[in-house]
Amino acid sequence: MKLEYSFQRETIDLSGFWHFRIDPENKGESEKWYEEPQVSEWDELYTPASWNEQDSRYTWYIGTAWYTRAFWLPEDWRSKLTLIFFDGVNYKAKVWVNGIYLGEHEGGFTQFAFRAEKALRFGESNRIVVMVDNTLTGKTVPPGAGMNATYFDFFHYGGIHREAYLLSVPKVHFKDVTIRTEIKGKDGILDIDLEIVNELEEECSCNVTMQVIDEDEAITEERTSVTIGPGAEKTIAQQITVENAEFWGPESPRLYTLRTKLAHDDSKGDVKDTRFGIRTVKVEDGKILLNGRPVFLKGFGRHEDFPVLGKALHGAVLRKDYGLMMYIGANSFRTSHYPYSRTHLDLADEKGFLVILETPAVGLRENVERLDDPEIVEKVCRMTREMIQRDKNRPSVIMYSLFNEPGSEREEFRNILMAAKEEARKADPTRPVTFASCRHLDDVALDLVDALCHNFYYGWYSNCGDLEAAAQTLSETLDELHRRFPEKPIIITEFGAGAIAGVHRHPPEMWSEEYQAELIKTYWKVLLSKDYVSGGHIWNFADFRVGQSPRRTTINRKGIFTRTRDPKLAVRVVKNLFTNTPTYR
Ligand code: ADA
Repeated sequence: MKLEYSFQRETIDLSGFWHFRIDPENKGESEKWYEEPQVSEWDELYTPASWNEQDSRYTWYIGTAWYTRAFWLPEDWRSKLTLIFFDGVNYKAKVWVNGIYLGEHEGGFTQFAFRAEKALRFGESNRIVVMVDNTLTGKTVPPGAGMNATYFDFFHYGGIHREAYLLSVPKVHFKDVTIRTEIKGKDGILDIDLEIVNELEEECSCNVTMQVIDEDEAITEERTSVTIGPGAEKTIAQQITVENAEFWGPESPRLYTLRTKLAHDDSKGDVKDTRFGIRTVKVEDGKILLNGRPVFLKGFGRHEDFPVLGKALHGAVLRKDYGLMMYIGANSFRTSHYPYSRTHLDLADEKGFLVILETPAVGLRENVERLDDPEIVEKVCRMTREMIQRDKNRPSVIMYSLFNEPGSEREEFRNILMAAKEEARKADPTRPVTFASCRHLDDVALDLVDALCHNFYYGWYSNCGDLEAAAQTLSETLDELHRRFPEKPIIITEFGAGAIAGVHRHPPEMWSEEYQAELIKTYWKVLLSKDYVSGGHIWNFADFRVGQSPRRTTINRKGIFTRTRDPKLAVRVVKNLFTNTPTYR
């Protein structure tokens, strides 16, 4: 399978150096910095990347900051529609082009776009200005009170973290494509929804072609036609059978492409490629079934975090990370604690990783007054919807995690969980939902999810230094959870120990590489001894930056790789454990 896939619509990538200026007094908007910024007085920073590690003056900066750059727009874009996309800006963004306000977005890890024709100058230079605000409050998602007072355990970077680009689409175009797959004997059944928009001033009769492309060749073709009124939208539902299909799975991550084409009298029409894999995921009788077979998830909780880049994992780092995960025999990870970038998940589709896709709803616990505060509920639901909208066609995504370690011992948590779950089901009824619990036997919401995910730190935050006691507590807790919910598979979504690379102790002691390796070995033995456990994710793949606190030594050391991806002693141990644990069991 070839790695690349085509992107037929014209784009202009805005990656590169942007002018940058912090605005600690919050005066940029009233002084209209978006109109004609005096960029010679501004700094320059690279995007996509965080502002924090590009210059030490910005390391601890929290608040408002401004970015701007110029870009040239071709004359022939005038006859089409232009959208400006942002794949991730942390945390709030307001966007102007040529001094004209386009809109705003809240949430650092989901994609957003604005229509821009009203502000653009075609065949000329244009200026984009983005105001970014990463202020944390009790009602941001995730919440917090400052750089060293986050209610979550990772560094609160700011900036334009992911790609920004302009996209040109015809006036009649595919707004969205959804592909759901089923398996019938040797065949793949595709249920396809095509949303088409007509922005012409007259009715449009279009011919629509759908091709399934395999290795550059069309293996099926369906045609239909549709008439859409001016300014209206229509959805076409179509079923396509792929005979003798190869199914997607970790051992053979087979990908196909759906090429949709739209033709009508007035323009060249639209073409859109959507990649997919044919596979099913279900939770049944206490197992996670992939294509009908029970799977066991071996892998990690991870972070998008790297020196200098901050929250932007560039392609070379991603290539390195996937190489290491594959070397070690992992088949799965959770996007802890926010949806990862498009490129990040493209590689999961290509390399056959089973992904638990998590929303940014982390830290909603003791410091938050009411978990079901309508403002928080609205944000969590919107981010859930935005996340699923972007990633719903990915074969790698097998489950949605709606929260990490929420205050799920509080009755009111049920309200926000039910709202988020309803949102997820509406956006995608096919995938199981879960959340990562740290309340275990005190959790009041486990009945509401399809699979139980639990983060355990026996042997670290409790049973300190005592792996025998840790194993026993773990085993008893798991058995009790299973007794209460025998029909739900259990995944251990976090377990681990901090290890400072280079610290060695015999007998093993907390913070030493030996202790980390021993703890992982101890947990793995317990997990494998329980039939009802469907996976284990080590916390964490690599060390990652956090705020300053007496509990952390500048970074969180629970990685089995260092922050720059050098192996600790546990790597050999984990490689052995993972490669000897089959994916199907
Ligand atoms: C929590 C949390 C993680 C992580 C871990 C730790 O369980 O889910 O974000 O940082 O604690 O290392 O303490």
